[in-house]
Amino acid sequence: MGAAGIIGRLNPWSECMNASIKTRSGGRILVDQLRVHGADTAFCVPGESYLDVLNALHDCRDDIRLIVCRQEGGAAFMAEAYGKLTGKPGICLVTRGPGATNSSIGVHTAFQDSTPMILFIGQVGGDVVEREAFQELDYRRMFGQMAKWVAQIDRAERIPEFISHAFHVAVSGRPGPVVLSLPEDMLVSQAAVANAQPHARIKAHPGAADLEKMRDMLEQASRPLVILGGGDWGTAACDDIRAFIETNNLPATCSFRRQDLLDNRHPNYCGDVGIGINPKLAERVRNADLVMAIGPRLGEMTTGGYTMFGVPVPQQRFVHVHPGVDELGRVYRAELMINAGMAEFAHQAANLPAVDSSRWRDWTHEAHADYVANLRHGPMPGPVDLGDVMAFLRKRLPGNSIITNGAGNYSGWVQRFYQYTGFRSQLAPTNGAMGYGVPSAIAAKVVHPERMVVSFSGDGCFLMNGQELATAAQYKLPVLFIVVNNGMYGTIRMHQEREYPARVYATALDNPDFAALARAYGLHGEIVEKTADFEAAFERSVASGKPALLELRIDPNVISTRTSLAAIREQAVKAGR
Ligand SMILES: Cc1ncc(C[n+]2csc(CCOP(=O)(O)OP(=O)(O)O)c2C)c(N)n1
Ligand SMILES: [Mg+2]
Repeated sequence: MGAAGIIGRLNPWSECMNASIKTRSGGRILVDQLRVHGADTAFCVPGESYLDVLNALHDCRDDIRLIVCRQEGGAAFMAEAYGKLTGKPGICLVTRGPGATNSSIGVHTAFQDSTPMILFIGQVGGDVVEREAFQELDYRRMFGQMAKWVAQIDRAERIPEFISHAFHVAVSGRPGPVVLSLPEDMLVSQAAVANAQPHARIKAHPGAADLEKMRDMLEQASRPLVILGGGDWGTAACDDIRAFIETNNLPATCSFRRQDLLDNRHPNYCGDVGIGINPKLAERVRNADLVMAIGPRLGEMTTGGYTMFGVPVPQQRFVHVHPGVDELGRVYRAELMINAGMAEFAHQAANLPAVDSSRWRDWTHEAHADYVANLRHGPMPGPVDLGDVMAFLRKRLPGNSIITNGAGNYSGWVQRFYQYTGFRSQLAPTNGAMGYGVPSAIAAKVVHPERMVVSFSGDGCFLMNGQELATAAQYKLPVLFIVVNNGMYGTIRMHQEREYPARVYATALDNPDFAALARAYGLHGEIVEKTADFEAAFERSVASGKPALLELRIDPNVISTRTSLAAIREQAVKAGR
């Protein structure tokens, strides 16, 4: 997308041409820059440290929708999800010290998930800085490792420059978060300065020689396999990469929690390479003679804990395409490493002449058949069968629905049994952050009010950001929240049973009545205790027209789609642990 695609409602070009530059407060200059760069939404928890920004947002409330949240962790996750959904930096505003520390989970998520985001933090005034003044922190040190750029704006007349740089950094190369600290005295100071111009998205393009070599490698392959992943994708890029996959009849997988990069119902889709990978797919990845990793970082979750490919030299012939130059050669010395934006790469790949794919016709066909077979679920013991619930949702949800989740074993059923229908039908944290399912769903409904949004959380995950139900109620956002209640931090209990059997500790949870809690927030709320009751409860939730919550009480022994706590304990005891 060029600069022309991101111009907000204000006409920045004419403003920039305007010779008479009005004197404005720092807060107002800042908000005007957000408009110049195309921001239409921001998420916040207010603080006295940035009152002047709120004041300017009040003036600009028709241009920028401000969503006020109940905890900065929720606000930051919403901004991150906005960034994932739109490709534009998600804007989050928080106060100093306590607000900034609360928001850090969203910044870490944006970093690991390669999501464009800008976090603004009110800061103590320059007159008291470095005295450990009230709530003072040095954000450069605090966010140093988890943001692409952290800076403090000390002079109001430099705001346009800093914000312009922040937008460029957030969206260019490998997208990610930027943190800007805003001293209180700077925000109320006056300056006469021109607006910047809208930012441009800067991406590397693949070279002709790279593409030729990639095609040669494909021509020499017998068992190629594509892994799609990473950030930086959009609808057009996904369409182009699908065309490349179809032209060459390639088996295509997606990396951990990126299943929505290709419609899972597509005949070339073969499943996801992540936690709980289909064992048949894991074997296929190992047996491939050419791996084409298009976009993923090749992190721990996508590589089976760095076991699937040789480090640093993979045993398979290997192509790695990534928008961030630092990721190429970081762990894996691929034979061909291409630094390119996803749209730029996918467009070129779509235009490459087809290779003869007859050699891998059966390989592709079998890989897809393995995926389809893995969608079939055995009966799940206990009163509520999550496999049945997912099978119902697969059929019932409109094709453009958005499914969200956080972290926990409950997400295994969602990842394995839901069929994502295309770009951004999924919002899930690749950094495994609990508490993401609720706020990301709220952001999805803000961005796409016309789409159905279903949020999954475990009982543990849910209460990490359950307070944002109030936000869903306040803004009348009819999300369906599903809470899978097994009375424990199940993932950790599973590891405990494996490593320290019969020494279960700190993983049991006594929970509130989640449906009653939801009703207290003004939502429609119901408990589902039998599979057969789910469908009617789902329909009542949708018909309520309100945000709704369904609590699903499952058998705590059923710890994943493939095993039980009892079986794990038995194995551990046999192994002499
Ligand atoms: C913010 C955060 N804190 C802690 C963890 C570690 N952790 C991973 S999964 C999990 C338990 C999740 O429990 P729940 O949501 O109930 O899902 P379940 O595994 O029981 O299905 C914990 C504590 C994490 N990933 N993120
Ligand atoms: Mg649980």
